[in-house]
Amino acid sequence: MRILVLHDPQTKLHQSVELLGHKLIPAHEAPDRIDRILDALKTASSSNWEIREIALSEDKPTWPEIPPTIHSPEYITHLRTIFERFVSDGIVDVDDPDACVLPECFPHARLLEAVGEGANAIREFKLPRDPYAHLGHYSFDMSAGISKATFRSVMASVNLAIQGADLLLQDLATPSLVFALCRPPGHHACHSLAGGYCYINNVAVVTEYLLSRLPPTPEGSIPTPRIAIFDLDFHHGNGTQAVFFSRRSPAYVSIHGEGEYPYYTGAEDEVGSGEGKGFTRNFPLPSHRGSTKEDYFRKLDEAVRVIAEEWRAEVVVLSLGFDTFNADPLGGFDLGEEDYTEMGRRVRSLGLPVLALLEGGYHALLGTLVVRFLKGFDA
Ligand code: OKP
Ligand code: ZN
Repeated sequence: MRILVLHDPQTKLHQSVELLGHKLIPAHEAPDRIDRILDALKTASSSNWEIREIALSEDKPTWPEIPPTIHSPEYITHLRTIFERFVSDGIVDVDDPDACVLPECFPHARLLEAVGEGANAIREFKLPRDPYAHLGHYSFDMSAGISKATFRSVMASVNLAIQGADLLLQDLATPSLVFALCRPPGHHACHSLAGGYCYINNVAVVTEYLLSRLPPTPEGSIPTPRIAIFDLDFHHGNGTQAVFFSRRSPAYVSIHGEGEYPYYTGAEDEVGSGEGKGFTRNFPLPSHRGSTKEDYFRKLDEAVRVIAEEWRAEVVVLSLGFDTFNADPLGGFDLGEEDYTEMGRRVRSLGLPVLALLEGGYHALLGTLVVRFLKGFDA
């Protein structure tokens, strides 16, 4: 069993803030998450994995290409330039190490009723030059602040995913797990919207990349190659679901906290549209003590069955979040440390090549949870 863990120190440059009631606090999604994982991997006794450092080059033309099916070019330009706009407009001080810009006003669907055309109005809408208008237009919440280093970390994060895909593709026949320690995470990011600590949807970008490079499968009624995105983060991956909602490959399946952030997506009746109908599946589960670990593992087995038997997937891209841990500050099911070994074992039982990308996980024991998962995968 080959397990490769990839990281890039540049993913640690980005730092943000978030609102907690009336207080602005350092975001739970913090740079030390990566160190916690690396430290735990290095000190773990049975190390059947290889850790590899990958560095995003200084040379911007070689940075990963973001397919326009996943994110609009205007949105990428926004992410790259908006912080500088706040500096040049004199709103933030470039020398302030904590400078991080947040949106304040959003083109909400019901706000646009005021212009008479409802949500359609936004398509014809000309953005005012005010940088706050841009931030609101390209965000769906206030949990994706942008600092000077954000774009660099975002590119390093998606680059890790792409490099991971290349490594997986080198030897598809050997069952293997490549785990990219992406940061910032990606599964909440939509076509032209940041939110929930996410800017670029790493899983979505890398899935398009894999689809463009995998050989076509000779048989099967479902268009091939068949990729399943398996979202195990505690939060629903609204962005990933949205960009692939009308497609059969990739299919998308998620187990997540019912009624939890991002609140408005992830219901069981969201199953895809058009030819993608049946290729999105959602398993919401009550959080914390509202469900047992048996309930969780029943959902996990059902999701594994859908991937293997209904979709007959050939490759799995895993949105791997560890905020399902019972003590996580932002989420939690009835899962203890030892349950991650079992989780790893069940994902492994698919017998497919797996490209895992880090999403959430905010507890100090994050590193331990990762080690447990990898040990289960290796068992
Ligand atoms: C990202 B991922 C506290 C609320 C934080 C954002 C949660 C994002 C979760 N002020 N809201 O799926 O782990
Ligand atoms: Zn999460």
